[in-house]
Amino acid sequence: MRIDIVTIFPEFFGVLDVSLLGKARQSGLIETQVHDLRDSTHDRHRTVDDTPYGGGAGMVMRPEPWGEALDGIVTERSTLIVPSPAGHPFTQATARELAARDHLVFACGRYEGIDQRVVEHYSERIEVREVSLGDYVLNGGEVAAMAIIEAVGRLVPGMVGNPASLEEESHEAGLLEHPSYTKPAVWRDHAVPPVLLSGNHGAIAAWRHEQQVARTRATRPDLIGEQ
Ligand code: 6GU
Repeated sequence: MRIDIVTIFPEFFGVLDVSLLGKARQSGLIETQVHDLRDSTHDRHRTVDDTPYGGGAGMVMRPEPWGEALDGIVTERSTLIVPSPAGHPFTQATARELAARDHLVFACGRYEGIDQRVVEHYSERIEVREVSLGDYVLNGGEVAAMAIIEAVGRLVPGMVGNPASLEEESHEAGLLEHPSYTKPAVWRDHAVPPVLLSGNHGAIAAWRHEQQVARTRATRPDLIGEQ
């Protein structure tokens, strides 16, 4: 998979070099390139924003630098991802869909967002996804793009050491994951649930499923239609 990121803060993406994703990049499984939007400006001040038509607070990113930058990156096989608090909710299902694409391009907006004609224009040429991480506001799309890249990157075939661990985790079954324990069997007077030491695999599976349902009901009743 190839990932291109356009931003006015390229230095945000230095963390791509570490951890799981760094390994995927070294192995060539995922190739990333970060582009400075200001390289697609032509005025002395490298201006990327302007005041909003219709008035209002804040600044809006002008469409021309975005058009120039994206035209040099996208092909008909690209998916353009625009992180925005006004986007569709990003879920594990979205991550799975995006993990099957061969080219993701992230347009990281700052200020009050990007002139909407950028999304309109590229929607006529390629797949465009405006996505939101949740109901809160970040200053720009950079941190959101990093989260999306991590969620998608670990689902790219060949990425995780133990593929079974992907199926067992939170959200893959529509339920949160069960709690996990390791050695020692007793720590500060807290014992590991005895069933996990029983060797009875059927009982362990049943207990874990009960824990998943109880946990989901307690912290995310919306996931099982209980609100
Ligand atoms: Cl994707 N972008 C921004 N700027 N803020 C957000 C968000 C995305 N998701 C939640 N808040």
